[in-house]
Amino acid sequence: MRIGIVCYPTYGGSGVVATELGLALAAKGHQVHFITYKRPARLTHFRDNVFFHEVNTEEYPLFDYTPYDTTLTSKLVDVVKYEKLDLLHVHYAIPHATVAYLAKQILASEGIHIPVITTLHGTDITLIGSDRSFAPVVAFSINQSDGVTAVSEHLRQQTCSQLKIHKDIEVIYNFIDFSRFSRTNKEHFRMAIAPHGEKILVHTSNFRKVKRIEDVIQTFAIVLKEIPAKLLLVGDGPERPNMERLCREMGLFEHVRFLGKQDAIEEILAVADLFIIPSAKESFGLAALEAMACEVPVISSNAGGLPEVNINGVTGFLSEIGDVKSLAQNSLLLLQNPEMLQTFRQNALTQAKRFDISYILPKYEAYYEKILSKFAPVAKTQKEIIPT
Ligand code: GMT
Repeated sequence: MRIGIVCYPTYGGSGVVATELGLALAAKGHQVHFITYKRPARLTHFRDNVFFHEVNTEEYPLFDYTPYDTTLTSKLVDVVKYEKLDLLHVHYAIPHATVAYLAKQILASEGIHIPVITTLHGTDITLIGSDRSFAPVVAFSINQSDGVTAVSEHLRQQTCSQLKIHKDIEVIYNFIDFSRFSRTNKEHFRMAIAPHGEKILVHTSNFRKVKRIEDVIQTFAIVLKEIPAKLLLVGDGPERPNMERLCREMGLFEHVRFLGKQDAIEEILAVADLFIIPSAKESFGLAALEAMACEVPVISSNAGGLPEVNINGVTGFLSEIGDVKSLAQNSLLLLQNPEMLQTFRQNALTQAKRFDISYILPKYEAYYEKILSKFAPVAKTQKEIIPT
């Protein structure tokens, strides 16, 4: 199958999922074309069957905002036409579902029919998508997609309750690639971070307000009063300067390391005792799944789809959003009970295996087939129109 994947190329979860999915599809023999404004962060090496089409936006004095949607649409039209794509899979509704709809209309006017699948990732619905300034366009574009998937049951429900959606939404969970995410021995790294046997807590995110990193820091401060510990904060984003200031004000700076954006996140997770993710909203929590695959129990809020990933009292603990006391108590419960921590480590791994890519990938392939089968008669049309 020839598949076009549109996503954000940044370190955000939706771009990571889209890229890993594309690479896995390519490894199975599909031809995958990534179409975005920059090389996706996880597209690091040459791979057979993988193509990258960069969308260039022209600056022009009239534009305060360069119209990326327009240039992306034109690029989609070209790539679908000349690479003879069978389907477009767009990740994150804004603006990708809308752009795909427009490209599809333009192509249809030339007699080329291509199905569009939109995968909803979270904030495209729960944060900005349901804002009045976006909602009508987002709802329309989702309804116009030929197939729609959501990364958790919670997100599926939220989408139907927050927007006027009359499409069936299929839940296909995010996945983990165990060939990359599994616990490895990084004792030298642990010694460098925690030379006196301190416990290591890790948080990774894109440092936006919705991640509530101040709760991570407040939780850590309570833990630190009871046991020697270190906190590793991985990632970068708008909240980082505020969080650095908070650490300085709380006198925590020598116990907290801001590591910035990291590619080899599995090496950091390899030395972690706990992963902490207290988000206000979280449709799935891919970062938590990555931690669990590396045998790290998860201390999280009960927001969104997190309870579908982190099982309370089994793989970690869930607290109400903003309940720092509870987050700290749960952290200490595990960190002060080595046997319990070990059991939770094993449980986290067992739960992560439910999301193994080898199990989730066929679900996407089956869904593609289902949507494509509705297009079978028109799909021939393109091959007739465009000579090989
Ligand atoms: O919030 C992020 O970390 C980025 C955001 C994105 O779309 O890039 O992540 C969303 O998609 C991820 C992949 O499906 C999910 O694991 C995250 O839970 C989701 N984030 C939120 O819902 C806040």
